Amino acid sequence: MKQVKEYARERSIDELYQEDPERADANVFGRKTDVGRRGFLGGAGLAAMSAAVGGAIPFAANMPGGLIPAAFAQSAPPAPPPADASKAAPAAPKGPQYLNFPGKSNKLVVLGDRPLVAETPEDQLNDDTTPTDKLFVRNNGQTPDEAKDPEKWSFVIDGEVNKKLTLTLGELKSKYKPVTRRMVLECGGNGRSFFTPQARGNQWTNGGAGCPEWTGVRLADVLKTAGLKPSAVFSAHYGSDQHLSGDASKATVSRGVPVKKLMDDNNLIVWQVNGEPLPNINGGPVRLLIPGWPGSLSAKWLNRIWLRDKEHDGPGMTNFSYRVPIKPMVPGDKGDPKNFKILESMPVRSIITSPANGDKIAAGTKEIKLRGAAWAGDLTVQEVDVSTDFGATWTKAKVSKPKNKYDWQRWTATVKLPTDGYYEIWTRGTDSRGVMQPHMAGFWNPQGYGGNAMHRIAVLVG
Ligand SMILES: Nc1nc2c(c(=O)[nH]1)N[C@H]1C(S)=C(S)[C@@H](COP(=O)(O)O)O[C@H]1N2
Ligand SMILES: [Mo]
Repeated sequence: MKQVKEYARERSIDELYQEDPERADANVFGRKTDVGRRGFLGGAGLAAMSAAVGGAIPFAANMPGGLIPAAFAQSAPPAPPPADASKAAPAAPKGPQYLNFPGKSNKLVVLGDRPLVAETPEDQLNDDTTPTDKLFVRNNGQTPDEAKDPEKWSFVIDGEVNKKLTLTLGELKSKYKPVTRRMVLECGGNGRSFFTPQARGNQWTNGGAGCPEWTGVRLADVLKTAGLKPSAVFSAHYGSDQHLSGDASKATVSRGVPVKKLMDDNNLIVWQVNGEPLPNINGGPVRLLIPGWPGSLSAKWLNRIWLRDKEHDGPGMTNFSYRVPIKPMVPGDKGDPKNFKILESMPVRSIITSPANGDKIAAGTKEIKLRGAAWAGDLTVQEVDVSTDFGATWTKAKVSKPKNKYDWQRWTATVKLPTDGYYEIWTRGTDSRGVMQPHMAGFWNPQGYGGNAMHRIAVLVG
C-alpha cells in the first residue's frame, strides 16, 4: 500500500532512474517482469524513450532492447534487479560528490572518503598529458603527513640481495641518471562499476587512470647496485602510510611482481610529476611507478623493497585481491580462490574525453569532432573505433603513436550526424594482439578486476 502511494508521486524519468532503476527501466522499455524485456521497439516505448532523453533518437531502430540510455547510466550503472522481485530494489546511486582537496581539481569525483579515493571523469582526461591536479587518488590507508625534509626521505632494499641498500632521495638524485617518461598509472579496479552484478570495492567508472610525466630513476639501476641473488624471484613493495585501524604493525597494501617484471627498464622510482615535486597525496616525496600492471604495485611513500625467494603474500596478493579467474565463473558466485591467478597486464581501454557525457550541441550540427585516449597495459593500441548508431557501423579513429612505452595513445575522429536528436557515441579499442574491448564487462570476479566494457556517452543535438 505504502509503495503504491509512493509511486503515485510525479517524478521525471531521470529522477526515477536515480531512485529506482528497475521501475524506470520497465516504464521506458515497457518491460514486464514476468515476460522479460521486450525492448522498446513498440511505438509507445519509443515515444517514452524520446521524451525521456529529450529528443528524437535517429538511430532508434539499432538500439538494443533493454539498453539503458547513456544519458541515465551516468557514473555507475543502475544496480541489477533483485532475483526476488518482492524485495525492495537496492538503493540507487546518488549524484556525484566532488573532491575538495588542496592541489586537486574540484571536478574529481569522490568514491570514498575513508580511505580517500577520487576518480577523474573521462571528460577531465582530455589533456594529452594529465595535469597533476587531475590525477586520481587511491589510498588504502590513512594519508600520511607531509614529509618535513623530502631530500632526507629514505627507503631500503633488502632480502635476497648481495648488499642491503638504504638510499635517501638526495642520494637517489645525485647517484643515478634521471629519466622522464609519460606513462599511464591505472588502478586495477578501473571500470569496476560496469560489472553486473556489482563487484566489491570502489565503483570506478574509467577514471582510475591518468597519464602524467614522471621523473625518477630506473628501478633496475638501483636494484643492480644492491645486486640480486639468484634466489630473488619476487618483490614486495611497502609504503609508510598507516593502516586505517591505526595498527602500526599492519601494512595498508603490499604487493610485488616477479623479478622479470621488476627489472623492466620502464619501472621508475619517482620524485617528480609534470616537472614538480610529487605531491604527498600521490605518494610524495618518493614512490614507485610500475606501469602496465595494476596501480597498487606502484607503492606511494616508498620505504622498502623486499626481495623475496617466493611469491609475495602481503595484503593485496591473496584470495580474490588483484586476482582474476582462470576458468570463467558464474557471475555473482562466491568463487574458489584456487581458480584465481594474479592480474598482470591491464586490459585494453579506450575513452571519449571530448565531448562530455550529457553535452548539448547546437541544432543543425551535422558533424562533431571527438577526442579520446586509449591504452592497453603492457601492450599498445592497434585500433580505436567509434560508433554513433549503437554499434551498427563503426568509424576508425586516428590514433597517435605513444611518446614512449606505456604512454597512452591519444585519438581523434570526426563523425557525421544525419539530423538533430539524441545520440550515443561509443568507442572500443583493440590491442596489438587483436583483442578488442567487449560490449559488457566480462570475466566477472568477486572484486571486479579487468572491467573494460566499451565507453559510451550521450549527446543531444538541438
Ligand atoms: N603506500 C601505498 N601505496 C599505494 C596505495 C596505498 O594505499 N598505499 N594505493 C595503490 C593503488 S591501489 C593505486 S591505484 C595507486 C594510486 O596512486 P595515486 O593515488 O597516486 O593515483 O597507488 C598504489 N600505491
Ligand atoms: Mo588501485
